[in-house]
Formats: sequence, C-alpha cells, structure tokens
Amino acid sequence: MHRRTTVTALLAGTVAVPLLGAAPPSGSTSSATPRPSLYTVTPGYGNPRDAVGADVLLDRIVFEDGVTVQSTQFIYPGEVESVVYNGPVDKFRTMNGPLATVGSPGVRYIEDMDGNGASVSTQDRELFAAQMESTWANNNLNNRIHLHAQSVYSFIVDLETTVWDSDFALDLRPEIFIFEDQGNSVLTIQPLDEDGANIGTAVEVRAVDIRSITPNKVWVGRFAENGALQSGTYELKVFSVDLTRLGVAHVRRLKITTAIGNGGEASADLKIIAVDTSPAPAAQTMTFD
Ligand SMILES: [Ca+2]
Ligand SMILES: [Ca+2]
Ligand SMILES: [Ca+2]
Ligand SMILES: [Ca+2]
Repeated sequence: MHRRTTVTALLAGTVAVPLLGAAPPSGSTSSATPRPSLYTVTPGYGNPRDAVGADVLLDRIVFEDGVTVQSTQFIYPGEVESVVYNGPVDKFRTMNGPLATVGSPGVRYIEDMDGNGASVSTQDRELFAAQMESTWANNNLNNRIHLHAQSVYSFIVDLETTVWDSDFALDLRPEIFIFEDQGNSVLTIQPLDEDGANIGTAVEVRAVDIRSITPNKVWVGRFAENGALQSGTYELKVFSVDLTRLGVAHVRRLKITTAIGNGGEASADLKIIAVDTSPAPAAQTMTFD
C-alpha cells in the first residue's frame, strides 16, 4: 500500500482519476482493437478548424477503462538517427503552423540542411534527424513531418524514456501513438534493443489501421515556405498499438519504415507520441523506502 500511496501523492493534482497504474482492466480481450479517446485543445480558437495555422495540442488520452494520461506524461522521441531518404528534393520536410507557439514555426526541407538545396547529402540526413527530433518533442499535432511524394523513408527513434506495458497480455491501453495526415500512408514498426538488433515482432500498419481520432476529428494544416496555408485543412488520423502486439513488454528504440502499397497512396506524414501505461517502475525510484 505504501507504494500506491506514494504514486498517488506524486501524481496528485495532475491526473484525473482513476490513476494510471491502477489495476489492469478485467475485460482485456485479444480480439478488441483499442480505441482510446484523444482530446485536443486549440488555444485562442473556438472552432478547432480555425487553428490549423497555429497550435493543435494533444491535451490528454483517455483509455477505454477510464485511465487518463495528461500531456505532461507523454513520452516523446528523444533522439532520431539513421534517417534514410533517397526521394526528390522539395518534398520531404518538417512543418509547423506559422502562428504556432508550441514548437518552432515554419517549414524546413531536408535538402536545405547543408546549405546546398540541390541534393540530399549524408549531412542533410544527419541534420534533418535532429530537426525531426525537435519537431516531435512536443504535443503540437501541427508540428510534424510531411512527405509529399511517392517515396519512402526510414529512421530509428529512441524515446525519451523506456515505455512499459501495464498488461503483458493484449490490453486496451496502447503505448505507441502514430499520427498521420489523412491516414492514407503505410509503415512498419520494428522494436529494437539498445544495440539496434531486432526484437519482438514487426507490426505492419495499413491505411485501414489509421483511423479518425475520437471523440472528435482533428484537423491540421499544410504550409508553404512563406507561411501561407496550402490547400485547406487535412484530417489527422491515428494508429495506436499495444506493446504486446510488438512482442515486447517494454521498449525504447523503434525502427519506422514507410512504404507504398497496402492501401497507402502517398508517403507518411508523421508525429509520434508514446505513453508509459505502467509507471510503477519509475515511481518506485522516487519513493523514500
Ligand atoms: Ca543538400
Ligand atoms: Ca499489453
Ligand atoms: Ca498496453
Ligand atoms: Ca498521408
């Protein structure tokens, strides 16, 4: 009981009840597809669709068992490396609303990183990896990667901290959330160990797996280099996965490879956010036993 009391104290005032780390749902089932509710806020904009040039912030995730994860508990990509992209110039970029206050506003193309915009060099890929990292290090869903070409890319991502699964069977609290414009792009998620070797089970994400955000659809924008909105608003969709499907109980490093096919018609526009559904190990280190 002491541990539970300590966790409660640590999280008091930041987490809605029931607490993260409470008993796993009794109704865990291998056939159910988790569909947590994802709530966004658009400060300064009463109509969320008017916020596509600014901040579209993921505020909290509510699992089907009622457990709530606030944005302060999100785990972001801490490091991105081994970026592979051999597609055309003027197509692969990081992007944020020109009026955004969360994340750096504006558009940055991979080929421009080394100062020579004519081609994509090794230095471009390395510098763009750092750019991807800062793009993903916040809860602004408008601040994301955009690829506007029938091409592919891959990268390795190290999360800020290891995420653990609260239930080593399939459960209704997914740990990894991948956001994608329109949900029309496909990718593979491969868990890696610290040395970069494959572990667990690769999961292939098909377009049909990337679904509208509930309870309310979420809209984001696309921007030209001068900050102008391009071609209206886009629905941002989400794929979420329980670590059990990835064949691991905890993970920190993942390789993501985008593809063409399997219902995907254009390459992936991504934002990645993770959640540790079982915070007890971290909380234990903070107790005074
Ligand atoms: Ca270049
Ligand atoms: Ca699980
Ligand atoms: Ca889980
Ligand atoms: Ca897309």
